[in-house]
Amino acid sequence: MQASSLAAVSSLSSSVPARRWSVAEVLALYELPLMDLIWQAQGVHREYFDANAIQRSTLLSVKTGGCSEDCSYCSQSARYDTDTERERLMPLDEVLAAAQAAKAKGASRFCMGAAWKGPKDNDLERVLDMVREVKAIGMQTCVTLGMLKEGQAEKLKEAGLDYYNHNLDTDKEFYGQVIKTHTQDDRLDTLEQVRDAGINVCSGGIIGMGESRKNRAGLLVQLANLPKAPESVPINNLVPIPGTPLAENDALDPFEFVRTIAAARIMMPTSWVRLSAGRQQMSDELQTLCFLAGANSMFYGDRLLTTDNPDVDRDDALFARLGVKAV
Ligand code: SAM
Ligand code: DTB
Ligand code: SF4
Repeated sequence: MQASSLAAVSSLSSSVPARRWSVAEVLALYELPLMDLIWQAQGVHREYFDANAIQRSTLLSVKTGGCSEDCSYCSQSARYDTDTERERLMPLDEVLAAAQAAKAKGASRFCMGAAWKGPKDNDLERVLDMVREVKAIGMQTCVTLGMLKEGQAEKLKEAGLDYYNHNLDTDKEFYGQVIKTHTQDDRLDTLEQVRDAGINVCSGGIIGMGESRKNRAGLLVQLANLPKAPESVPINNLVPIPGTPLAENDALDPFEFVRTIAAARIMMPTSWVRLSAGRQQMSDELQTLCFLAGANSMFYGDRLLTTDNPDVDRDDALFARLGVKAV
């Protein structure tokens, strides 16, 4: 989609009246026959978006490993013995080179991730330089740095940041079973700061951590019922990481993942719903079902943060086979 159509979507988002969702209503969506649910989601999708256009963001881990937090799914927590080694914050020239390569491959947004509980002020200064420089090559910018302290979101906005990614990850009820070093309210507080600073919000979660369908519905309700729904909603399928508490988790029925995408699309009609982590483990056909259910954004590039993503050649071939265009 060109800039003008993107602008049309964002102006639409302010004209769609906010409605509050209940968990019971969302569970009723989940319980629909799959064909009916996808049909409904596809109808909503076509009302607000070009159904044959998919936005592509490239991720780069600019600070890997050694994180103080205990998120049970994460390869980067210092508390678990995983294959991920702790690294220092990447130099600006390496980040810029990666952004230029991503732009040349056709990504429209560059997302920089750091394994921090939150940024220290001197680290933030270095990230601000990254944001400025990546913005200057004509890419949309996104960072995910953990929880923000007062004033940090405003600095990111001034540097030209377009999106801040900060996932709720799972609903309030299940959160404490997955993460004990911070609360979901801490995450909500950062989302409020990002929103107040005028930065687009990117927030979603992880499916397949042993949560119930009610927890999945609860997460979507929390996201959709925020004072303003996130502009971007990443739905991650758990990538089990050896050494983490969730390493041996049973895989979720893929149709339950598709149902989650469809429900997110229906509940947040003007948001970009991103088919996020877990694509490497999915067939082209399952990914296509996710697009049909309303996913219209993805991570593009051979790596996510510490795990593999499909090769860009495989994604390019899939786009060509589906007649989908990148935006
Ligand atoms: N430290 C920051 C934070 O927690 O927001 C930024 C990086 S963190 C790795 C970003 C997101 O990646 C998490 O919120 C989670 O949704 C996702 N993620 C991390 N590990 C994952 C895994 N093994 N499978 C699926 N998603 C994962
Ligand atoms: C999001 O929701 N998923 C991305 C991005 N935001 C930062 C991260 C996925 C990480 C998958 C596991 C890894 O590669 O470490
Ligand atoms: Fe740290 Fe983020 Fe991983 Fe949690 S998800 S351990 S905060 S890097």
